[in-house]
Amino acid sequence: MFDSLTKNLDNILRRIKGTAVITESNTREAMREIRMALLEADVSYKVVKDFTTICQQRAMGQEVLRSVSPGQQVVKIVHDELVNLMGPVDHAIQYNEHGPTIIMLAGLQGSGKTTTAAKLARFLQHKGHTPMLVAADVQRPAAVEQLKVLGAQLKLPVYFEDGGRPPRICERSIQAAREKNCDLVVLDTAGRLHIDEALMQELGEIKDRVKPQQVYLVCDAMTGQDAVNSANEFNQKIEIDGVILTKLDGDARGGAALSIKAVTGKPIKFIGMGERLESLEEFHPDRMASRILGMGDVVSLVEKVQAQVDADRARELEEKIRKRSLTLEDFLEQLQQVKKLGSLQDIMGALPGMSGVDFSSAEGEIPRVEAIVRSMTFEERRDPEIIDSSRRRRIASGSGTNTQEVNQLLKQFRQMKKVMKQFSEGSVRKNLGGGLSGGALMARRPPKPPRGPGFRVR
Ligand SMILES: Nc1nc2c(ncn2[C@@H]2O[C@H](COP(=O)(O)OP(=O)(O)O)[C@@H](O)[C@H]2O)c(=O)[nH]1
Ligand SMILES: [Mg+2]
Repeated sequence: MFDSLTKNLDNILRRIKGTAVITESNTREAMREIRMALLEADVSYKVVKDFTTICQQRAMGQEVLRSVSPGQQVVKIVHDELVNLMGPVDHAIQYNEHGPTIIMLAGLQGSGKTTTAAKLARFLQHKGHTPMLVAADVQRPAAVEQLKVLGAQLKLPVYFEDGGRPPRICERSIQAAREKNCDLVVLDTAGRLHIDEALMQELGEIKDRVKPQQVYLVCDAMTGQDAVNSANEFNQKIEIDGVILTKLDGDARGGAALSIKAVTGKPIKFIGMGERLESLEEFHPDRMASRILGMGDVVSLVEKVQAQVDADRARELEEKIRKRSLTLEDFLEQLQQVKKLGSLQDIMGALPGMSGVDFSSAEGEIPRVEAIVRSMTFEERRDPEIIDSSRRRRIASGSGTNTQEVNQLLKQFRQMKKVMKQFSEGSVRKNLGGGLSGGALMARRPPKPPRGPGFRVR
């Protein structure tokens, strides 16, 4: 799979990996080579252009990490952007609570619909479902026969009619599925060699009548840009939920896999990796990126170092908290720092003892807290004790909040300070629930007791 692309990228990245200094010109050179490799892989031109532009920007903007070479970081950037290019993917199927869940497959003739219908039924069978296969391709009599054979292999019922119109067949199959206690129906629809009006009309009608929970377009990876273009057209005519990309096992280039999401806006959800019924896999952009780059070791090294840097920063923050006598001004500054550093959950989670505390609800509090503190005078920030009721009213109206919210913040700040004090004295363990974790940022939801090892002051 993707042999030549992998080889080309490997060559380029192997060279840049060892680079000690990343300059505008050497990244540009690497990006030029990556651009060539992707175009050669039949990735669409605009996708390639956007991809290399963003990689270049990120390479130039990246912070220097100790212990990995800048070149290694570039490898990681390319990896991450490949993941972004192909994802995100949500594999979940919205199951129908009121009857069989209907999955509709569409696609051009020969793309692998009938085979994929059986593969998908098998996949879902292994997840505990009882699927029924529906032969809605009456274009070719052999297609019905093919599905019957596959159904028999899987010991699954196959619904078919002799002749008739596919939309009606599909409709009646749902009733048959109910009668057979099947909780899932996979519709194998007719294909054509090319997209034509009649086909789209038929597919649209099926969709209208049976209202499928999922519509997958089956595309042949080996047809490269043609697969991408037809996916785009199908999606415009009958909206699809995602793509199942087949014959990836025989695809040396990778153009379809890399372009489909960017061009159509719809992700690849499954991939076909062979003719056998067990050769269907969920599509995971990160795994695919690693397969393509084949530089898993470098990527995980950079990830480790990045995690270490976050931990270093958290330790700095902790040090500050410990040393300072906290004023609201410091508090604001720390908030801003936290905001800059990334998710509050990540940062606080890296502090010793905080790993079990849920900060996710606190994230939204930051702007409000910020507004309140900003509406205070310097004196008030340094010495919140002077904030009397008239000051409270002024601060509330200045920050677009109410006096209750100002009160709440001040109360939490006091609690936090108390905990800070204990924190630096090393005796926090006993009062965690009402302490830092119950501080200003936790205004809306009481904290869960932490599962971590408790505070340790090192
Ligand atoms: N190598 C490989 N062959 C596949 C895959 N999926 C389908 N095929 C083959 O592609 C051909 C056409 O498949 P079929 O299901 O009949 O396509 P349909 O016309 O869309 O229903 C068959 O020979 C399948 O065995 C796959 O993932 N890998
Ligand atoms: Mg078929």
